Amino acid sequence: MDKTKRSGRYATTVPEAFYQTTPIYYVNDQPHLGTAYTTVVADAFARWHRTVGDEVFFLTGTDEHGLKIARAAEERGRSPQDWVDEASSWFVDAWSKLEISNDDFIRTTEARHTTAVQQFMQAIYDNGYIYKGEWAGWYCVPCEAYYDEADLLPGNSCPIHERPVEWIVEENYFFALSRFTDRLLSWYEDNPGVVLPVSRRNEALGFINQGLKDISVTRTAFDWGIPVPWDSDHVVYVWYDALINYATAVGYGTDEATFAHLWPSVHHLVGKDILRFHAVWWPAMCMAAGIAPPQQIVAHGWLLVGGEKMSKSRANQIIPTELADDIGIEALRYHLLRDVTLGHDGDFTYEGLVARYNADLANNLGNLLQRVATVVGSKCAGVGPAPHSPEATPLAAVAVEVVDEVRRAWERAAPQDALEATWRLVHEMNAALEEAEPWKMESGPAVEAVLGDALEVLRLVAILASPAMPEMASEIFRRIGESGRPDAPGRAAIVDGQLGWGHYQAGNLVTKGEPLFPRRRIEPSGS
Ligand code: ME8
Repeated sequence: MDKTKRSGRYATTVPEAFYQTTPIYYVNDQPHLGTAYTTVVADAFARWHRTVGDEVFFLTGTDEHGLKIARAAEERGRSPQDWVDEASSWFVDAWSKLEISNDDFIRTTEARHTTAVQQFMQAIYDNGYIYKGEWAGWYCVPCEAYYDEADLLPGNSCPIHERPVEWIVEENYFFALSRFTDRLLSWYEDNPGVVLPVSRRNEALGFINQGLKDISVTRTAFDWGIPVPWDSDHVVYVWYDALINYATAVGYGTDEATFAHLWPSVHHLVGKDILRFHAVWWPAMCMAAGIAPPQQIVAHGWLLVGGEKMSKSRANQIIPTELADDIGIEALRYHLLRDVTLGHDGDFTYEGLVARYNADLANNLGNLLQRVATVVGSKCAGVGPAPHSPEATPLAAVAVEVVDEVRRAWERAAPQDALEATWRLVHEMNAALEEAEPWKMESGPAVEAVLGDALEVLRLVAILASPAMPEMASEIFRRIGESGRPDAPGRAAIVDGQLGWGHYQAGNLVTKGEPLFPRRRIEPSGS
Protein backbone atom coordinates (compact mmCIF):
# COMPACT_ATOMS: atom_id res chain seq x y z
CA MET A 1 0.00 0.00 0.00
CA ASP A 2 1.25 3.46 -0.79
CA LYS A 3 0.95 5.22 2.56
CA THR A 4 2.10 8.52 1.07
CA LYS A 5 -1.24 8.86 -0.66
CA ARG A 6 -3.02 9.19 2.66
CA SER A 7 -1.70 12.65 3.38
CA GLY A 8 -0.24 13.58 0.03
CA ARG A 9 2.69 15.22 1.82
CA TYR A 10 4.72 12.22 2.93
CA ALA A 11 3.71 12.70 6.57
CA THR A 12 4.64 9.60 8.57
CA THR A 13 2.22 7.73 10.78
CA VAL A 14 3.01 6.56 14.31
CA PRO A 15 2.99 2.78 14.02
CA GLU A 16 3.40 0.07 16.60
CA ALA A 17 5.84 -1.74 14.38
CA PHE A 18 9.48 -0.75 14.83
CA TYR A 19 11.81 -1.68 12.00
CA GLN A 20 15.46 -1.06 12.90
CA THR A 21 18.30 -1.23 10.38
CA THR A 22 22.08 -0.89 10.25
CA PRO A 23 23.98 0.02 7.10
CA ILE A 24 24.84 -3.05 5.09
CA TYR A 25 28.60 -3.34 5.31
CA TYR A 26 31.00 -3.69 2.40
CA VAL A 27 32.61 -7.08 2.29
CA ASN A 28 36.05 -5.83 1.33
CA ASP A 29 37.50 -6.68 4.73
CA GLN A 30 36.81 -7.93 8.27
CA PRO A 31 34.32 -6.23 10.59
CA HIS A 32 36.10 -3.74 12.87
CA LEU A 33 35.18 -1.80 15.99
CA GLY A 34 33.63 1.01 13.90
CA THR A 35 31.13 -1.28 12.17
CA ALA A 36 30.63 -3.13 15.47
CA TYR A 37 29.76 0.17 17.14
CA THR A 38 26.91 0.86 14.69
CA THR A 39 25.65 -2.70 14.96
CA VAL A 40 25.71 -2.75 18.78
CA VAL A 41 23.89 0.59 18.97
CA ALA A 42 21.22 -0.59 16.51
CA ASP A 43 20.91 -3.80 18.51
CA ALA A 44 20.37 -1.84 21.70
CA PHE A 45 17.59 0.18 20.03
CA ALA A 46 15.96 -3.04 18.82
CA ARG A 47 16.23 -4.62 22.27
CA TRP A 48 14.82 -1.55 24.03
CA HIS A 49 11.85 -1.46 21.67
CA ARG A 50 11.14 -5.17 22.17
CA THR A 51 11.21 -4.61 25.91
CA VAL A 52 8.71 -1.75 25.71
CA GLY A 53 6.41 -4.02 23.72
CA ASP A 54 6.88 -2.85 20.14
CA GLU A 55 6.78 -5.32 17.30
CA VAL A 56 10.42 -5.17 16.28
CA PHE A 57 12.05 -6.28 13.06
CA PHE A 58 15.82 -5.79 13.12
CA LEU A 59 17.90 -6.03 9.97
CA THR A 60 21.60 -5.99 9.21
CA GLY A 61 23.53 -7.39 6.28
CA THR A 62 26.25 -7.00 3.70
CA ASP A 63 26.73 -4.86 0.60
CA GLU A 64 28.29 -7.14 -1.98
CA HIS A 65 28.22 -5.50 -5.41
CA GLY A 66 30.22 -2.73 -7.09
CA LEU A 67 33.73 -1.95 -8.23
CA LYS A 68 35.28 -1.96 -4.75
CA ILE A 69 34.15 -5.52 -4.05
CA ALA A 70 34.99 -6.71 -7.57
CA ARG A 71 38.52 -5.35 -7.07
CA ALA A 72 38.84 -6.84 -3.57
CA ALA A 73 38.02 -10.26 -5.06
CA GLU A 74 40.39 -9.75 -8.01
CA GLU A 75 43.28 -8.76 -5.71
CA ARG A 76 42.86 -12.09 -3.95
CA GLY A 77 42.53 -14.07 -7.17
CA ARG A 78 38.96 -15.05 -6.33
CA SER A 79 35.67 -14.81 -8.21
CA PRO A 80 33.44 -12.07 -6.76
CA GLN A 81 30.75 -14.55 -5.69
CA ASP A 82 33.22 -16.87 -4.02
CA TRP A 83 34.78 -13.92 -2.21
CA VAL A 84 31.53 -12.37 -0.98
CA ASP A 85 30.29 -15.75 0.24
CA GLU A 86 33.31 -16.01 2.50
CA ALA A 87 33.52 -12.37 3.58
CA SER A 88 29.84 -11.99 4.44
CA SER A 89 30.17 -14.96 6.80
CA TRP A 90 32.73 -12.99 8.83
CA PHE A 91 30.03 -10.44 9.57
CA VAL A 92 27.47 -13.11 10.45
CA ASP A 93 29.97 -14.69 12.86
CA ALA A 94 31.13 -11.41 14.43
CA TRP A 95 27.58 -10.19 15.03
CA SER A 96 26.57 -13.50 16.50
CA LYS A 97 29.48 -13.29 18.94
CA LEU A 98 28.55 -9.71 19.90
CA GLU A 99 24.99 -10.87 20.74
CA ILE A 100 23.37 -8.98 17.89
CA SER A 101 19.69 -9.94 17.86
CA ASN A 102 18.95 -9.32 14.17
CA ASP A 103 15.82 -10.97 12.77
CA ASP A 104 17.24 -11.11 9.26
CA PHE A 105 20.60 -10.75 7.53
CA ILE A 106 20.37 -9.46 3.98
CA ARG A 107 23.00 -10.02 1.29
CA THR A 108 22.65 -7.94 -1.83
CA THR A 109 23.60 -10.92 -3.98
CA GLU A 110 20.43 -12.77 -2.95
CA ALA A 111 17.69 -13.41 -5.51
CA ARG A 112 15.05 -11.60 -3.40
CA HIS A 113 17.16 -8.44 -3.65
CA THR A 114 17.57 -8.67 -7.43
CA THR A 115 13.77 -8.90 -7.71
CA ALA A 116 13.23 -5.90 -5.42
CA VAL A 117 15.92 -3.69 -7.02
CA GLN A 118 14.63 -4.35 -10.53
CA GLN A 119 11.07 -3.62 -9.50
CA PHE A 120 12.08 -0.46 -7.61
CA MET A 121 14.17 0.80 -10.54
CA GLN A 122 11.42 0.02 -13.00
CA ALA A 123 8.91 1.95 -10.87
CA ILE A 124 11.17 5.02 -10.82
CA TYR A 125 11.80 4.68 -14.56
CA ASP A 126 8.09 4.30 -15.30
CA ASN A 127 7.35 7.33 -13.12
CA GLY A 128 9.68 9.35 -15.35
CA TYR A 129 12.54 10.07 -12.94
CA ILE A 130 15.29 8.19 -14.79
CA TYR A 131 16.85 9.38 -18.07
CA LYS A 132 19.94 8.58 -20.16
CA GLY A 133 22.94 10.93 -20.28
CA GLU A 134 26.74 11.20 -20.20
CA TRP A 135 28.72 11.66 -17.02
CA ALA A 136 32.32 12.55 -16.33
CA GLY A 137 33.68 13.12 -12.86
CA TRP A 138 36.10 12.35 -10.03
CA TYR A 139 35.26 8.98 -8.52
CA CYS A 140 36.47 7.54 -5.20
CA VAL A 141 36.33 3.75 -5.38
CA PRO A 142 36.45 3.17 -1.58
CA CYS A 143 33.45 5.56 -1.21
CA GLU A 144 31.86 4.31 -4.43
CA ALA A 145 30.89 7.94 -5.03
CA TYR A 146 31.64 10.90 -7.29
CA TYR A 147 33.07 14.12 -5.82
CA ASP A 148 32.93 17.73 -6.93
CA GLU A 149 36.42 19.07 -7.60
CA ALA A 150 35.86 21.74 -4.93
CA ASP A 151 35.39 19.05 -2.25
CA LEU A 152 38.67 17.25 -2.98
CA LEU A 153 41.83 17.56 -0.90
CA PRO A 154 45.06 18.77 -2.54
CA GLY A 155 46.38 16.23 -5.06
CA ASN A 156 42.81 15.34 -6.08
CA SER A 157 42.32 13.18 -3.02
CA CYS A 158 39.11 11.97 -1.45
CA PRO A 159 38.24 13.96 1.71
CA ILE A 160 37.29 10.77 3.55
CA HIS A 161 39.93 8.29 2.41
CA GLU A 162 42.70 10.84 1.70
CA ARG A 163 43.76 8.94 -1.43
CA PRO A 164 43.57 9.95 -5.08
CA VAL A 165 40.22 9.78 -6.85
CA GLU A 166 39.85 8.55 -10.44
CA TRP A 167 38.52 10.47 -13.47
CA ILE A 168 35.68 8.42 -14.95
CA VAL A 169 33.62 9.10 -18.09
CA GLU A 170 30.48 7.02 -18.64
CA GLU A 171 27.22 6.96 -20.53
CA ASN A 172 24.68 6.22 -17.86
CA TYR A 173 21.15 6.44 -16.68
CA PHE A 174 20.51 9.32 -14.30
CA PHE A 175 18.13 9.73 -11.40
CA ALA A 176 16.52 13.19 -11.43
CA LEU A 177 17.37 13.98 -7.80
CA SER A 178 17.29 17.73 -8.53
CA ARG A 179 13.52 17.51 -9.06
CA PHE A 180 13.02 16.48 -5.42
CA THR A 181 14.40 19.57 -3.69
CA ASP A 182 11.03 21.06 -2.73
CA ARG A 183 9.47 17.76 -1.78
CA LEU A 184 12.44 16.92 0.44
CA LEU A 185 12.35 20.31 2.12
CA SER A 186 8.65 20.04 2.88
CA TRP A 187 9.15 16.49 4.16
CA TYR A 188 11.78 17.82 6.59
CA GLU A 189 9.49 20.63 7.63
CA ASP A 190 6.59 18.27 8.30
CA ASN A 191 8.72 15.79 10.24
CA PRO A 192 11.00 17.64 12.66
CA GLY A 193 12.41 14.45 14.25
CA VAL A 194 13.10 12.64 11.01
CA VAL A 195 16.87 12.99 11.31
CA LEU A 196 18.49 12.80 14.76
CA PRO A 197 20.43 14.27 16.43
CA VAL A 198 19.49 17.83 15.45
CA SER A 199 23.04 18.64 14.33
CA ARG A 200 22.78 15.88 11.70
CA ARG A 201 19.37 17.13 10.60
CA ASN A 202 20.89 20.54 9.96
CA GLU A 203 23.72 18.93 8.02
CA ALA A 204 21.23 17.04 5.84
CA LEU A 205 19.22 20.21 5.22
CA GLY A 206 22.49 21.88 4.27
CA PHE A 207 23.07 19.26 1.54
CA ILE A 208 19.63 19.98 0.10
CA ASN A 209 19.97 23.75 0.32
CA GLN A 210 23.34 23.65 -1.48
CA GLY A 211 21.39 22.43 -4.53
CA LEU A 212 20.85 18.84 -5.61
CA LYS A 213 22.43 17.40 -8.74
CA ASP A 214 21.06 14.44 -10.66
CA ILE A 215 22.92 11.20 -9.93
CA SER A 216 24.27 8.61 -12.31
CA VAL A 217 22.65 5.35 -11.18
CA THR A 218 23.94 2.72 -13.60
CA ARG A 219 27.37 1.45 -14.69
CA THR A 220 28.68 -0.19 -17.87
CA ALA A 221 32.42 -0.46 -17.11
CA PHE A 222 31.98 -3.68 -15.10
CA ASP A 223 29.22 -6.21 -14.60
CA TRP A 224 29.38 -7.10 -10.87
CA GLY A 225 25.91 -5.79 -10.08
CA ILE A 226 22.20 -6.16 -10.73
CA PRO A 227 21.20 -5.77 -14.41
CA VAL A 228 19.04 -2.74 -15.19
CA PRO A 229 15.65 -4.25 -16.09
CA TRP A 230 15.08 -2.25 -19.31
CA ASP A 231 18.73 -2.23 -20.54
CA SER A 232 20.89 -5.24 -19.73
CA ASP A 233 24.11 -3.50 -20.86
CA HIS A 234 23.98 -1.61 -17.55
CA VAL A 235 24.21 -2.71 -13.95
CA VAL A 236 22.67 -0.71 -11.10
CA TYR A 237 25.08 1.63 -9.29
CA VAL A 238 26.07 0.03 -6.00
CA TRP A 239 24.65 2.74 -3.73
CA TYR A 240 21.29 2.64 -5.50
CA ASP A 241 21.32 -1.15 -5.20
CA ALA A 242 22.39 -1.02 -1.54
CA LEU A 243 19.79 1.46 -0.27
CA ILE A 244 16.98 -0.64 -1.67
CA ASN A 245 18.00 -3.49 0.70
CA TYR A 246 15.85 -1.85 3.38
CA ALA A 247 12.77 -2.37 1.22
CA THR A 248 13.78 -5.84 0.00
CA ALA A 249 14.09 -7.30 3.48
CA VAL A 250 10.51 -6.46 4.41
CA GLY A 251 9.02 -7.86 1.23
CA TYR A 252 9.14 -5.13 -1.40
CA GLY A 253 8.53 -6.89 -4.69
CA THR A 254 7.99 -10.29 -3.08
CA ASP A 255 5.62 -10.00 -0.10
CA GLU A 256 3.40 -6.94 -0.32
CA ALA A 257 1.47 -7.72 2.90
CA THR A 258 4.61 -7.71 5.05
CA PHE A 259 5.85 -4.62 3.28
CA ALA A 260 2.59 -2.77 3.92
CA HIS A 261 2.78 -3.77 7.57
CA LEU A 262 6.37 -2.69 8.29
CA TRP A 263 6.89 0.17 5.88
CA PRO A 264 7.51 3.07 6.51
CA SER A 265 8.06 2.30 10.23
CA VAL A 266 11.76 2.10 9.55
CA HIS A 267 14.51 3.56 11.71
CA HIS A 268 17.87 3.69 9.97
CA LEU A 269 21.02 3.96 12.03
CA VAL A 270 24.03 5.10 10.00
CA GLY A 271 27.44 6.69 10.43
CA LYS A 272 27.77 10.38 9.54
CA ASP A 273 29.82 9.42 6.45
CA ILE A 274 26.71 8.07 4.75
CA LEU A 275 24.17 10.61 5.96
CA ARG A 276 23.74 12.20 2.51
CA PHE A 277 22.80 8.85 0.94
CA HIS A 278 20.23 8.10 3.63
CA ALA A 279 18.81 11.54 4.38
CA VAL A 280 18.70 12.91 0.83
CA TRP A 281 19.00 10.23 -1.85
CA TRP A 282 17.00 7.48 -0.17
CA PRO A 283 13.90 9.51 0.73
CA ALA A 284 13.90 10.95 -2.80
CA MET A 285 14.21 7.44 -4.26
CA CYS A 286 11.25 6.30 -2.16
CA MET A 287 9.18 9.26 -3.29
CA ALA A 288 10.13 8.58 -6.91
CA ALA A 289 9.17 4.91 -6.61
CA GLY A 290 5.83 5.86 -5.03
CA ILE A 291 6.43 4.60 -1.49
CA ALA A 292 6.67 6.61 1.73
CA PRO A 293 10.12 7.77 2.79
CA PRO A 294 11.62 6.32 5.99
CA GLN A 295 10.30 7.32 9.39
CA GLN A 296 13.65 8.14 10.93
CA ILE A 297 17.36 8.34 10.25
CA VAL A 298 19.73 8.46 13.21
CA ALA A 299 23.32 9.34 12.35
CA HIS A 300 26.23 8.78 14.70
CA GLY A 301 29.80 10.05 14.66
CA TRP A 302 33.01 8.13 14.13
CA LEU A 303 35.07 6.07 16.49
CA LEU A 304 38.55 7.48 16.33
CA VAL A 305 41.84 5.88 17.24
CA GLY A 306 44.45 8.42 18.24
CA GLY A 307 42.28 11.15 16.69
CA GLU A 308 41.90 9.37 13.30
CA LYS A 309 38.86 7.56 11.90
CA MET A 310 39.13 3.83 12.36
CA SER A 311 38.76 2.32 8.90
CA LYS A 312 39.78 -0.50 6.63
CA SER A 313 41.79 1.78 4.38
CA ARG A 314 43.78 3.26 7.27
CA ALA A 315 44.54 -0.21 8.65
CA ASN A 316 44.06 1.04 12.19
CA GLN A 317 41.13 -1.21 12.95
CA ILE A 318 40.54 -2.79 16.30
CA ILE A 319 39.01 -6.26 16.00
CA PRO A 320 35.87 -6.20 18.16
CA THR A 321 35.74 -9.92 18.83
CA GLU A 322 39.32 -9.88 20.18
CA LEU A 323 38.41 -7.03 22.50
CA ALA A 324 35.30 -8.92 23.60
CA ASP A 325 37.44 -11.98 24.39
CA ASP A 326 39.59 -9.76 26.56
CA ILE A 327 37.11 -7.69 28.57
CA GLY A 328 33.81 -9.49 28.01
CA ILE A 329 31.25 -9.01 25.26
CA GLU A 330 28.78 -7.09 27.34
CA ALA A 331 31.38 -4.88 28.99
CA LEU A 332 32.45 -3.85 25.48
CA ARG A 333 28.84 -3.24 24.45
CA TYR A 334 28.26 -1.18 27.58
CA HIS A 335 31.34 0.94 26.97
CA LEU A 336 30.40 1.67 23.35
CA LEU A 337 26.89 2.70 24.33
CA ARG A 338 27.84 4.60 27.48
CA ASP A 339 30.97 6.44 26.45
CA VAL A 340 30.22 7.60 22.92
CA THR A 341 27.71 10.45 22.80
CA LEU A 342 25.58 9.37 19.87
CA GLY A 343 26.06 11.84 17.03
CA HIS A 344 29.55 12.91 18.13
CA ASP A 345 32.91 11.35 17.40
CA GLY A 346 34.41 9.28 20.22
CA ASP A 347 38.08 8.46 20.73
CA PHE A 348 38.53 4.79 21.56
CA THR A 349 41.21 3.86 24.08
CA TYR A 350 41.78 0.63 25.92
CA GLU A 351 42.36 2.64 29.10
CA GLY A 352 38.94 4.28 28.72
CA LEU A 353 37.29 0.89 28.29
CA VAL A 354 38.91 -0.53 31.43
CA ALA A 355 38.25 2.62 33.46
CA ARG A 356 34.53 2.51 32.60
CA TYR A 357 34.42 -1.21 33.30
CA ASN A 358 35.99 -0.80 36.73
CA ALA A 359 33.93 2.23 37.72
CA ASP A 360 30.44 1.26 36.57
CA LEU A 361 30.49 -2.51 36.32
CA ALA A 362 33.03 -3.84 38.84
CA ASN A 363 32.72 -1.19 41.56
CA ASN A 364 29.16 0.02 41.29
CA LEU A 365 26.82 -2.58 39.85
CA GLY A 366 28.94 -5.66 40.58
CA ASN A 367 29.59 -4.54 44.11
CA LEU A 368 25.92 -3.79 44.76
CA LEU A 369 24.86 -7.23 43.58
CA GLN A 370 27.58 -8.98 45.55
CA ARG A 371 26.89 -7.08 48.76
CA VAL A 372 23.16 -7.55 48.61
CA ALA A 373 23.40 -11.27 47.90
CA THR A 374 25.87 -11.68 50.79
CA VAL A 375 23.80 -9.77 53.34
CA VAL A 376 20.49 -11.36 52.26
CA GLY A 377 22.33 -14.66 52.80
CA SER A 378 23.52 -13.77 56.29
CA LYS A 379 20.57 -11.74 57.61
CA CYS A 380 17.54 -13.16 55.78
CA ALA A 381 18.54 -16.81 55.26
CA GLY A 382 18.89 -16.14 51.52
CA VAL A 383 15.22 -15.20 51.07
CA GLY A 384 14.58 -11.86 49.38
CA PRO A 385 12.44 -9.48 51.49
CA ALA A 386 9.89 -6.94 50.17
CA PRO A 387 10.96 -3.38 49.39
CA HIS A 388 9.58 -0.35 51.20
CA SER A 389 6.30 1.00 49.89
CA PRO A 390 6.89 3.90 47.47
CA GLU A 391 5.87 6.49 50.09
CA ALA A 392 8.33 5.10 52.61
CA THR A 393 11.57 5.45 50.64
CA PRO A 394 13.08 8.31 48.64
CA LEU A 395 14.54 5.68 46.30
CA ALA A 396 11.10 5.11 44.78
CA ALA A 397 10.95 8.72 43.56
CA VAL A 398 14.47 8.46 42.17
CA ALA A 399 13.44 5.29 40.33
CA VAL A 400 10.44 7.06 38.78
CA GLU A 401 12.66 9.91 37.55
CA VAL A 402 15.27 7.51 36.22
CA VAL A 403 12.73 5.39 34.33
CA ASP A 404 11.25 8.51 32.81
CA GLU A 405 14.66 9.78 31.74
CA VAL A 406 15.60 6.40 30.30
CA ARG A 407 12.45 6.35 28.17
CA ARG A 408 13.08 9.87 26.92
CA ALA A 409 16.74 9.16 26.23
CA TRP A 410 15.97 6.20 23.94
CA GLU A 411 13.34 8.30 22.15
CA ARG A 412 15.86 11.03 21.42
CA ALA A 413 18.47 8.46 20.34
CA ALA A 414 20.75 9.01 23.32
CA PRO A 415 21.72 5.60 24.76
CA GLN A 416 24.56 7.23 26.71
CA ASP A 417 21.97 9.23 28.69
CA ALA A 418 19.77 6.17 29.24
CA LEU A 419 22.69 4.30 30.81
CA GLU A 420 23.91 7.29 32.77
CA ALA A 421 20.44 7.70 34.30
CA THR A 422 20.27 3.98 35.10
CA TRP A 423 23.57 4.17 36.94
CA ARG A 424 22.24 7.08 38.98
CA LEU A 425 19.92 4.55 40.58
CA VAL A 426 22.86 2.22 41.25
CA HIS A 427 24.79 5.09 42.88
CA GLU A 428 21.83 6.15 45.03
CA MET A 429 21.32 2.59 46.20
CA ASN A 430 24.98 2.13 47.08
CA ALA A 431 24.87 5.40 49.01
CA ALA A 432 21.73 4.27 50.86
CA LEU A 433 23.48 1.02 51.81
CA GLU A 434 26.56 2.89 53.03
CA GLU A 435 24.26 4.98 55.17
CA ALA A 436 22.17 2.14 56.61
CA GLU A 437 25.00 -0.40 56.86
CA PRO A 438 22.63 -3.41 56.87
CA TRP A 439 25.62 -5.74 57.37
CA LYS A 440 25.92 -4.27 60.89
CA MET A 441 22.19 -4.52 61.69
CA GLU A 442 20.36 -7.26 63.53
CA SER A 443 18.08 -9.49 61.46
CA GLY A 444 14.52 -8.20 61.42
CA PRO A 445 12.10 -5.84 59.62
CA ALA A 446 14.51 -2.87 59.44
CA VAL A 447 17.28 -4.75 57.65
CA GLU A 448 14.73 -6.52 55.49
CA ALA A 449 13.28 -3.26 54.15
CA VAL A 450 16.73 -1.91 53.22
CA LEU A 451 17.64 -5.13 51.42
CA GLY A 452 14.22 -5.28 49.79
CA ASP A 453 14.88 -1.84 48.33
CA ALA A 454 18.25 -2.99 47.04
CA LEU A 455 16.72 -6.05 45.38
CA GLU A 456 14.07 -3.84 43.81
CA VAL A 457 16.77 -1.50 42.47
CA LEU A 458 18.66 -4.48 41.04
CA ARG A 459 15.46 -5.67 39.37
CA LEU A 460 14.85 -2.28 37.78
CA VAL A 461 18.49 -1.85 36.77
CA ALA A 462 18.52 -5.29 35.14
CA ILE A 463 15.54 -4.31 32.96
CA LEU A 464 16.95 -0.88 32.11
CA ALA A 465 20.46 -2.17 31.37
CA SER A 466 19.29 -5.16 29.33
CA PRO A 467 19.57 -3.44 25.91
CA ALA A 468 23.30 -3.05 26.58
CA MET A 469 23.95 -6.20 28.61
CA PRO A 470 21.23 -8.78 27.99
CA GLU A 471 22.98 -11.80 29.49
CA MET A 472 24.44 -10.03 32.53
CA ALA A 473 21.02 -8.53 33.20
CA SER A 474 19.49 -12.01 32.99
CA GLU A 475 22.08 -13.31 35.42
CA ILE A 476 21.17 -10.51 37.85
CA PHE A 477 17.52 -11.57 37.55
CA ARG A 478 18.49 -15.16 38.24
CA ARG A 479 20.54 -14.26 41.31
CA ILE A 480 17.79 -12.13 42.86
CA GLY A 481 15.33 -14.94 42.19
CA GLU A 482 13.11 -13.18 39.64
CA SER A 483 11.58 -15.48 37.04
CA GLY A 484 11.94 -15.04 33.28
CA ARG A 485 14.26 -12.61 31.57
CA PRO A 486 14.52 -8.87 32.27
CA ASP A 487 14.21 -8.24 28.54
CA ALA A 488 11.02 -10.26 28.06
CA PRO A 489 8.83 -8.55 25.43
CA GLY A 490 6.71 -5.85 27.02
CA ARG A 491 8.53 -5.96 30.39
CA ALA A 492 9.17 -2.20 30.15
CA ALA A 493 5.85 -1.29 28.54
CA ILE A 494 4.20 1.83 29.91
CA VAL A 495 0.87 0.06 30.36
CA ASP A 496 1.08 -3.21 32.33
CA GLY A 497 4.86 -3.14 32.32
CA GLN A 498 7.06 -3.63 35.34
CA LEU A 499 9.07 -0.46 35.59
CA GLY A 500 7.06 0.87 38.53
CA TRP A 501 8.46 0.64 42.09
CA GLY A 502 7.57 -2.44 44.08
CA HIS A 503 7.32 -5.37 41.67
CA TYR A 504 10.11 -7.34 43.34
CA GLN A 505 8.68 -10.65 44.53
CA ALA A 506 9.31 -11.07 48.24
CA GLY A 507 10.13 -14.66 49.08
CA ASN A 508 12.44 -15.17 46.09
CA LEU A 509 15.54 -17.20 46.70
CA VAL A 510 18.63 -14.98 46.39
CA THR A 511 21.87 -16.63 45.35
CA LYS A 512 25.42 -15.41 45.58
CA GLY A 513 27.75 -16.36 42.75
CA GLU A 514 31.17 -15.42 41.45
CA PRO A 515 31.57 -11.65 40.89
CA LEU A 516 29.92 -10.79 37.56
CA PHE A 517 32.54 -8.16 36.81
CA PRO A 518 35.87 -8.93 38.46
CA ARG A 519 38.02 -5.80 38.77
CA ARG A 520 40.49 -5.32 35.91
CA ARG A 521 43.98 -3.95 35.79
CA ILE A 522 44.80 -1.75 32.81
CA GLU A 523 46.86 -4.19 30.70
CA PRO A 524 45.04 -6.23 28.07
CA SER A 525 45.17 -9.87 29.19
CA GLY A 526 48.08 -11.72 27.62
CA SER A 527 50.20 -8.59 27.09
O1 ME8 B 1 29.27 2.60 3.68
N1 ME8 B 1 33.31 4.76 13.50
O2 ME8 B 1 29.62 0.35 4.12
P1 ME8 B 1 30.91 0.38 5.07
C1 ME8 B 1 31.99 4.55 13.56
N2 ME8 B 1 28.05 -0.34 2.18
N3 ME8 B 1 31.31 3.88 12.62
C2 ME8 B 1 32.00 3.38 11.60
C3 ME8 B 1 33.40 3.56 11.47
C4 ME8 B 1 34.06 4.28 12.50
N4 ME8 B 1 35.36 4.47 12.52
N5 ME8 B 1 33.81 2.96 10.34
C5 ME8 B 1 32.69 2.41 9.77
C6 ME8 B 1 29.03 1.40 3.50
N6 ME8 B 1 31.61 2.67 10.54
C7 ME8 B 1 27.89 1.01 2.60
C8 ME8 B 1 26.58 1.23 3.33
S1 ME8 B 1 23.91 1.15 3.45
C9 ME8 B 1 22.67 1.05 2.38
C10 ME8 B 1 25.37 0.94 2.51
C11 ME8 B 1 30.22 2.26 10.30
O3 ME8 B 1 31.33 -1.04 5.24
C12 ME8 B 1 29.31 3.45 10.11
O4 ME8 B 1 27.99 3.07 10.39
O5 ME8 B 1 31.90 1.35 4.59
C13 ME8 B 1 29.44 3.71 8.63
O6 ME8 B 1 28.35 4.47 8.14
C14 ME8 B 1 29.43 2.29 8.10
O7 ME8 B 1 30.19 1.55 9.08
C15 ME8 B 1 30.10 2.19 6.74
O8 ME8 B 1 30.29 0.84 6.45
